[in-house]
Amino acid sequence: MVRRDRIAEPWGTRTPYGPGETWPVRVDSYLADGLSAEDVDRWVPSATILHSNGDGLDIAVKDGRIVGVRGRAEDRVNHGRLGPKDLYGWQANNSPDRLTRPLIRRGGELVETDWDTAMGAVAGRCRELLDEQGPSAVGFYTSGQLFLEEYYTLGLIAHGGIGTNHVDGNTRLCTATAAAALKESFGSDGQPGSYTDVDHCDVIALFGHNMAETQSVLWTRVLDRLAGPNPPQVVCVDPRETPVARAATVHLAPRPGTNVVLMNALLHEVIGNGWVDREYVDAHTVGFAELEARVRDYPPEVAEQVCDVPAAQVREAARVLGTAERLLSTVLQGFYQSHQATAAAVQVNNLNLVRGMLGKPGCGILQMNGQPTAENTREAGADGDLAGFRNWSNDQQVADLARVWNLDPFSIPHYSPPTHAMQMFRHAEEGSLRFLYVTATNPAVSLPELGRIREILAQERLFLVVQDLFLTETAQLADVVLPAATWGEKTGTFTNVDRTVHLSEKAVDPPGEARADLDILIEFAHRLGLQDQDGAPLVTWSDAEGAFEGWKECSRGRPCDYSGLSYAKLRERNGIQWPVTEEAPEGTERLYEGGRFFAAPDHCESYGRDLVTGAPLEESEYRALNPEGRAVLKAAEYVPPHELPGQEFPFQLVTGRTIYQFHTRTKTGRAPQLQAAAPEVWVEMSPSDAADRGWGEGDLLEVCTPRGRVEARLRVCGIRPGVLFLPFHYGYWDDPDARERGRAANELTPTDWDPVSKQPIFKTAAAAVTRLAASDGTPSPAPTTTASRPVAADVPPTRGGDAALAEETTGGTR
Ligand SMILES: Nc1nc2c(c(=O)[nH]1)N[C@H]1C(S)=C(S)[C@@H](COP(=O)(O)OP(=O)(O)OC[C@H]3O[C@@H](n4cnc5c(=O)[nH]c(N)nc54)[C@H](O)[C@@H]3O)O[C@H]1N2
Ligand SMILES: Nc1nc2c(c(=O)[nH]1)N[C@H]1C(S)=C(S)[C@@H](COP(=O)(O)OP(=O)(O)OC[C@H]3O[C@@H](n4cnc5c(=O)[nH]c(N)nc54)[C@H](O)[C@@H]3O)O[C@H]1N2
Ligand SMILES: [Mo]
Repeated sequence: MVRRDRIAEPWGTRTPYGPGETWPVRVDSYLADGLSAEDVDRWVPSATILHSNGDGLDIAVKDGRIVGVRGRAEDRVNHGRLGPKDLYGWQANNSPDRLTRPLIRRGGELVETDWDTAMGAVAGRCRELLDEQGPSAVGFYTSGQLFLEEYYTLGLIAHGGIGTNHVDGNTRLCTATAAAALKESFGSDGQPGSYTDVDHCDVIALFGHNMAETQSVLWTRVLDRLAGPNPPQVVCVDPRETPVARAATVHLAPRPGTNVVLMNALLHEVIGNGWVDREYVDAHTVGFAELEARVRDYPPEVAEQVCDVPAAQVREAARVLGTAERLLSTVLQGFYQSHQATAAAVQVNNLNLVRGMLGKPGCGILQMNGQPTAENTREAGADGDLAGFRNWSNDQQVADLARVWNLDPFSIPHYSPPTHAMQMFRHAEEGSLRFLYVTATNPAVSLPELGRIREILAQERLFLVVQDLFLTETAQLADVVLPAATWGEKTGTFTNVDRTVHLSEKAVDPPGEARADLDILIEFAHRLGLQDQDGAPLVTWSDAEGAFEGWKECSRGRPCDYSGLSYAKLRERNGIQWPVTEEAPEGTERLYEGGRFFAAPDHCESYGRDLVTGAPLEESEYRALNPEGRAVLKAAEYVPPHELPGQEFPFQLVTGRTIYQFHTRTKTGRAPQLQAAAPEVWVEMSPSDAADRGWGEGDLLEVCTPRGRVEARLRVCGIRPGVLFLPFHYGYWDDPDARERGRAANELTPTDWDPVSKQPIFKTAAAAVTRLAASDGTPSPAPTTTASRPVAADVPPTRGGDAALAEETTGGTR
């Protein structure tokens, strides 16, 4: 056992391994207050909650409180490892400023009240509006951070009980494009790959994905392969010099917003050089001829011109991808949060498809999720899609859902595509949506163009319910605030990127009167008197396991089939990949083995969309295109970003993350080691841009777009010239005065989205920057261990010190 400062060393000690070998075990653990394992009363099984990786861990409980965490050696995902947010982030649960009682607005102020009054007000207003205006007055905006059971219940209430089409998650901001790209290529959502593909691949390509900082344990797996014999080659596509870029064989740093051109150029080379698996393409796909014709217009020289990446580098990357024997591709926000998000993400699917690299060890696609339970939001239908990846435009599938719910099919809205979140906020702005129930998300910091969002949420005519752990920026604008229990305080299941389902058990009681989201939602349904077509209560369960049993029936026969899974099974072996059925009782490692897809017209989740306009295809069009349910190779042409830099706003603004903070920091900002490592917003700029202006490390800058301004200290680092980066973690809950000067990146971002996935564009805006004051010698508050590593030599390195010492035990077995 060794102790490591895991703030200073986020990925911990290397345990090298070779291709096809099993990733060695390394158990990471952190206990508060110098406690040791012997002091712990109980270890309660769960998995990590502050990202999508789904690392198995046990929660340490002493005297009824959470006191630490320990990775589980036997878990298929992490083999014992944990990342910095996992090791320290749980401390937020114990924060003294947790909400412990419901709040209600009286005379303009939020005041404490009891549950009966609060729920009476919520259900009462909802019922009033249903009677007055009907279901179109009512909307639900949820999360990727609740449990499967909660989403399924919410979807049932909203779609089945209330009959509104206005249901979405913050997954719209997050992985709507992953879902859309999988639907376009494979007819249905559902992640093809497995994390064990890292063990087998000889090339791993990361497209707009800073895995080192955002799925840090998965990156540890990659680092251990890189440190072992016959390491894989790494291709990185990112305009910043991330830790991924530093580890890459080839790093392509395109102009933001030009991914489609780059992908088309890579495909141009792969197809042009004959690096195509013709047998696979002929047997299992449609659309190759069109793709081949389209990418003919995109030789590397076009990429050089549009993306500003040297043609020779594009050719080099294409050779690595084209000659790979086992190619693993991953995609995330650098592709998803841009104006041609789905079009670009689909080209990654095309790359693996034309190379025949799918459904076998080392050959996978990970259209990544971001949040711990984003997968569940999508499969349970809380993202607006119908539960069980059912196709809203297929009447048989809607009728099948109505059968499961014992409802008339006409009571489930399916007359048009589900209302996406950006449109819901537009409806609220225009006044047709008048009741908005927000669970586990903080839109007053995370949505684009915050000035506008605050105005919408603050309207008198909008009844806003916010269910959260803390009095967030959003909760402060609510009419009723409901205090929720969170991870560790309630039981439920959640599913990670590679379809691994974990059961997370209740370890401790929530503080005060806080209640599990599931219990609150069930009470809401009962108070509204929601019924099935025989007049029985619509929601038939009263606890998480009951909800899970309900979901199992709903998922039966669908791609995300949980019918062979149970809490009992997960208590025996936590971490099982869906589908789990009678035929596959131990789960399914990879989808699409042997080129079998969920794409048959009667079975698929979507008939696809036009990649440029986003218009849904008709059933007849899809039947003509893909009668046998093969994978679809969908070509795309490049369209320039809508907001291009010009004289007044000469920079391109990119926003994103750092390893130490999670989103709007409601949890990581309350964990001392994490908050200290990245305490305040900063802005990244390239050395040449800084030198041109005579600016340096730590100078105070003002970043402006047509929508707002943000003050931040300058970090000079390895970002592309012409591009600025702002982390989006910093809102106002811990510094209300910062509103005046601007601190949240989303003051600056535009109200605009990808036409297919409707995911907002957080990664391209035109911005201006001026200097307000030179540095007094204090460096920028940005971490030094990450993408924001400074070029200046004299910036003190990011350290956690004694307070961040965590244990590592290697040499164990699974
Ligand atoms: N530490 C930490 N981990 C997290 C989270 C967190 O908040 N903190 N959040 C979780 C969630 S919900 C998500 S969705 C994921 C997100 O995980 P990532 O997508 O890895 O994170 P981001 O920083 O949003 O964006 C990734 C990269 O996109 C690059 N990029 C920007 N514009 C472009 C472009 O035009 N083209 C290309 N190719 N790249 C571009 C940025 O430089 C950035 O390095 O992380 C998850 N994990
Ligand atoms: N500029 C910019 N903006 C972005 C992004 C970006 O890259 N750039 N990324 C986008 C992405 S990918 C994402 S995922 C979003 C994230 O945006 P948000 O979802 O708004 O961010 P969080 O801070 O995670 O908010 C989750 C809230 O849920 C609460 N919570 C946690 N657990 C529970 C629970 O069990 N029950 C209840 N009721 N509440 C709980 C937390 O306290 C917190 O307030 O931000 C998006 N916005
Ligand atoms: Mo996300």
